[in-house]
Amino acid sequence: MRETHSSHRRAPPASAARIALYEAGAEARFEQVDLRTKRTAGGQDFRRVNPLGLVPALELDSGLVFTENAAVLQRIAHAHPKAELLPSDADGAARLQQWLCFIGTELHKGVFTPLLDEQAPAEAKAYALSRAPSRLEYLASKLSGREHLLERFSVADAYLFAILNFALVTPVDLKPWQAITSYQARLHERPSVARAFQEELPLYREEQAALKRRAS
Ligand SMILES: N[C@@H](CCC(=O)N[C@@H](CS)C(=O)NCC(=O)O)C(=O)O
Repeated sequence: MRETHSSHRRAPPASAARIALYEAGAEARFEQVDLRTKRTAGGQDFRRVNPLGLVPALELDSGLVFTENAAVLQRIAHAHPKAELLPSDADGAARLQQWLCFIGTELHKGVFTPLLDEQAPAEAKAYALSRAPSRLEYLASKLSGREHLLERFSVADAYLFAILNFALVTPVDLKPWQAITSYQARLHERPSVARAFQEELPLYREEQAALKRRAS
């Protein structure tokens, strides 16, 4: 498996796919992508992998490529059934899909992407930020009294943890929702999450330093 991710992430570390791969104990090779130039660390044009130039992308040993967090995460989970990263029953599978869609559309794209995008106009950022409280209120009500989104840790938790991290570098304030902040703290204790965070932190710091150098 080859997983591509951003070296110009404009957001703090611990990508969802990396967490899922570590959780599964999968053998994987990671390849950085500069999202500004759309070049991989190996010098390839990343648009050949994903014409939209978005990470993550997952390439299997068979050569099949998957993009979109929801698909990448579920493909990783299916490749490693022993890790039980997704439910096998119909209700559980639909519930997982519900969460992956909520995280991908309502949080990732609906709230955080415009706030992280240097090109987004101020009005778009303000609109995105105005959507945060209702989405977080809903999430907090669902997390209240539970350890994970589903009965046990799943790839939806990997995705949610990664996306909630974006609050660290955007004006989204999670503090009013204690069910969310305690969930974050709990997940941070998981070895897969802690490892992903630790390994991506130097990459993030490097990127921030490069951005500062370029700006000065
Ligand atoms: N719908 C995609 C969105 C992925 C996405 O937005 N990735 C960001 C990094 S978090 C990206 O590649 N941004 C680069 C760009 O917007 O050019 C998914 O769910 O995987």
